[in-house]
Amino acid sequence: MDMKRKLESLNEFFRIPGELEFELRGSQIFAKISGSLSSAEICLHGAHVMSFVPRGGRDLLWLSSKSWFEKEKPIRGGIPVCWPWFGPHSSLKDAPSHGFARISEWNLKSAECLPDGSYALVFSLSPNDFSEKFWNFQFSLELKALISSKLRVELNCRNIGDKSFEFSAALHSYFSVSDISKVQIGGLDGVSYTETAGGASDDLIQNGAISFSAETDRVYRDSEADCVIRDPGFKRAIRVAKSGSRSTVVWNPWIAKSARMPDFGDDEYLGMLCIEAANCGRDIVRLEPGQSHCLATILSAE
Ligand code: TA6
Repeated sequence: MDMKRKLESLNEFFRIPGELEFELRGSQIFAKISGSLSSAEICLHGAHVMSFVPRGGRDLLWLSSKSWFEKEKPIRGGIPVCWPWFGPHSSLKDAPSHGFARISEWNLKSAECLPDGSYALVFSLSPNDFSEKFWNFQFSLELKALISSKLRVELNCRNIGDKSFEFSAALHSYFSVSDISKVQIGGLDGVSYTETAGGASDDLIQNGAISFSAETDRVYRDSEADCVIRDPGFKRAIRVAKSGSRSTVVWNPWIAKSARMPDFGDDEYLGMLCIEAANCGRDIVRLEPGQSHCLATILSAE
């Protein structure tokens, strides 16, 4: 089905006038939610949450002005779904970074307005020709976005085959901040981590809050803690809670890496940072046939 027909059928089937509409950006279709509690935008490409704005506030999420919105390319910003591997593939050199889920075309399974004024949208992804180029296990993947005064995003994975499989994953959230040099992240004090930027170093321990003065690319292990971004410039704090996640990834590309990314403005590192609910490194997930796993991140402004 071509994009125009698909757009028409989505609006025909799911549209709630003035509350839930479907629009085109680049060659991609996205759902635009305008509720009394918040507004949001979610692209069917990658089941990619691009924006979440609590009522009376500013967008919690950051989106690059240079992002692609094209087939088989990741959107830069928002909440990329990294699955079934985090980072580079362990052996396939032509496999996409962070897995195939974020560059796949998902289906919208359901979209509803709930009595409390929140919205629940469920997107689904099944094995297809594209995924089977890299991964041959039978899976069912659903992303559920619950949009209220908070944003809850769940990645539900089920093993529907007869072979067990392992995966790593992340809800790779990009947050909008006033000035990277003036924000701090609390919540990970005392947690062990690996720094992979500027020459890897393992088994470090976080001392106090995290601040940024260089490329930062860390995997914090064995932690289910909430993180809080304290942003005096925007006069707000963003709470990043999670469940079903043992790893927390913290990233800012800083100057040199920003300049190397074609879908990232050279000075955009100043206004963003990532805090990712993940299971990666030593925290991979194994599913036996019939088992399922839920990875969730819950975002709110304070
Ligand atoms: O989350 C941190 C990270 O793994 C970094 O190493 C950096 O590569 C980032 O993800 C973005 O990856 P991408 O493939 O989206 O450019």
